[in-house]
Amino acid sequence: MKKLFFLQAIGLFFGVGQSAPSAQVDVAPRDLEKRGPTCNTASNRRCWSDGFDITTDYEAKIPNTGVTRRYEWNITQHTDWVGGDGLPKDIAMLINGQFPGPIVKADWGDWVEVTVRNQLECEGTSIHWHGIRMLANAVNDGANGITECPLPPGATKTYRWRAEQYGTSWYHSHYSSQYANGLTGSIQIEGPASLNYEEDLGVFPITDWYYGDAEALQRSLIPRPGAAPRSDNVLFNGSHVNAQGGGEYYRVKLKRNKRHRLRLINPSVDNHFTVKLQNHDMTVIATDFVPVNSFTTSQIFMAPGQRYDVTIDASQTPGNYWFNVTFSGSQACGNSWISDTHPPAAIFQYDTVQPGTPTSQGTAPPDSKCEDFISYTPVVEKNVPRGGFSATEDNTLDVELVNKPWENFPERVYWNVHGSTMNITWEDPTLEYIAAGDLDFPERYNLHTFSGDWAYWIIENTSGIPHPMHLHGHDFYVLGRSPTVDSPFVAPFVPFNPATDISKLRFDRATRRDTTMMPAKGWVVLAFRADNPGAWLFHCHIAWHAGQGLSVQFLERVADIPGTVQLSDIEPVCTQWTEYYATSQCLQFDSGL
Ligand SMILES: *[C@@H]1O[C@H](CO)[C@@H](O)[C@H](O)[C@H]1NC(C)=O
Ligand SMILES: *[C@@H]1O[C@H](CO)[C@@H](O)[C@H](O)[C@H]1NC(C)=O
Ligand SMILES: *[C@@H]1O[C@H](CO)[C@@H](O)[C@H](O)[C@H]1NC(C)=O
Ligand SMILES: *[C@@H]1O[C@H](CO)[C@@H](O)[C@H](O)[C@H]1NC(C)=O
Ligand SMILES: CC(=O)N[C@H]1CO[C@H](CO)[C@@H](O)[C@@H]1O
Ligand SMILES: [Cu+2]
Repeated sequence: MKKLFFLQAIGLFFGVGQSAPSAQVDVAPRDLEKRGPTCNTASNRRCWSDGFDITTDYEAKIPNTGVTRRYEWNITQHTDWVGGDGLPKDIAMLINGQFPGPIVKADWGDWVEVTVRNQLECEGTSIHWHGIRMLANAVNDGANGITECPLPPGATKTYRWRAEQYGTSWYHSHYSSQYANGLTGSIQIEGPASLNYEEDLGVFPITDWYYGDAEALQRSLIPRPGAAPRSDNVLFNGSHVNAQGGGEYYRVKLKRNKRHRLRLINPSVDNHFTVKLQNHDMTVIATDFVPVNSFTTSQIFMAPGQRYDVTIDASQTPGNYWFNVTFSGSQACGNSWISDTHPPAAIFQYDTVQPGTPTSQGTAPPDSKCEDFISYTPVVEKNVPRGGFSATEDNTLDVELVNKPWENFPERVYWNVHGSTMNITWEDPTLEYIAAGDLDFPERYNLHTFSGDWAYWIIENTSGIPHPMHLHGHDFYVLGRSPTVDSPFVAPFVPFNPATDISKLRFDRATRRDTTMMPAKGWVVLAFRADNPGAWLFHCHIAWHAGQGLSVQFLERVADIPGTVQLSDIEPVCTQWTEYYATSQCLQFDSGL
């Protein structure tokens, strides 16, 4: 069945007028158990299995394992739920009662099937699999109002997708800012690595945490000044001390003299972190899902949505060490961390010493100025066609902060992209329009169509706040960005200037990932291969900003979309949703995303 689906999808790709993209090919099953002594061992992580290694382009070829990993999740609502820092949260929304949610584990090439049952009291939900390519499978992307209707309470849906890439990621609800109530978890897909290591410490999500309810917090942003609410804590793999003296530091054990892999994830609602393990360097081997030629650093800046797979050598004096989270200077990131009384930290402890509190406070890393590092190369190097790039009004998207009267508010604060704020209708997802043959979208769907095999976008930020921009369905290439400005609130906005800026863009061997920073008062230029038919959300990963409308949809290879999605894929849930929503008490009050 799945084979047939894939062949159909590939047939469709080649059936259209555009030149055929490098469609992914399912490679005949080879016995993965025959990885043997030379593959995926502590001394040969670059090799994965017969025919697959770190130099294999996962967009072109993936192992056919024949394995499907199945998960069953119940999403439930809890009042005054006591989280991993020992303090209650007004409303928590949890998967199988857990925060962080269950880890989705798979091998590269496996299929994953997650059956989600919405047992919330009033809100709908939809689960997005952050970073997963979803080739010809937009209908499983989990972006409500775009690829599906939300699941109403009582409804069940099975998401089915392929582990096309490998490495570290996460999933979260895409229903308004609902993930701020705890609806997130990690994804860990086994595959080759660009550097050898002995121990895998597993996923390490570091997230901001709010004691308030997500909806109440999002509503607080509607009237002027529209400032982000303060977060109450930062949780390391779900735990931390709290400001009242309770809770415990999360503790990670290192084996002395071993090299460890740590899978760092920032699943935050709003906060950007710089992380540093005192006295130890980290060597980056992947950024988001993209394996990179490893580089060593003493601190890492992580925007919401980003992942860094790193190795750490336990080669220092055995002891207990702080793993610190610090923030960019007061204005640089618009961070909303509340407390200086317990700077967020975890403890990394060598297995040869007693658990204790680190004796040295360590040193603070330099201010990252809210900028992620982009000057490194992926292992599989690719070039973006330079000739295809031009700067026009059609491929420039301006992001601006707006205040206008709205309903009962004399001034409502929201974000415009290209002059329009995103506002989807949950019951009319974009893919349903397309499956029904209707391409007449409302302006407030912020839909952008383009043609050609490559998409190039110049995103300009006229505001004084940098934004972590995330694209569904692709790794994008980061061709370049404007320099970080000091005093971003008063600095002038400097638009992309083709005459001087095109020559600074990096078309060859540019890094690629699925989330990167757009600096304040400047621009970032991104490119991606238009090889994935679908409606793909491109948005700021500050959940509050997405709720305030900071997103667009890219409609890609629109003629090919009907071959990847049938009305019957979407309608069962949409019918239930529409019926439910007619009398629901929980009505849309923001972008819906
Ligand atoms: C999910 O809820 C259903 C219906 O209440 C129940 O039968 C099932 O055991 C639950 N599953 C889990 C994993 O909690
Ligand atoms: C975080 O928790 C998960 C689930 O218990 C575990 O698999 C993982 O190893 C933990 N990560 C670290 C770095 O301890
Ligand atoms: C690291 O975190 C600990 C615990 O909050 C704190 O005492 C220490 O000062 C921090 N170090 C730095 C350099 O931020
Ligand atoms: C979104 O669109 C609906 C339908 O046009 C409208 O009623 C609602 O006010 C809009 N919401 C926002 C936040 O603009
Ligand atoms: C402060 C600032 O840069 N404001 C700009 C916001 O965006 C609009 C439209 O692009 C500009 O006209 C403003 O100057
Ligand atoms: Cu933003």
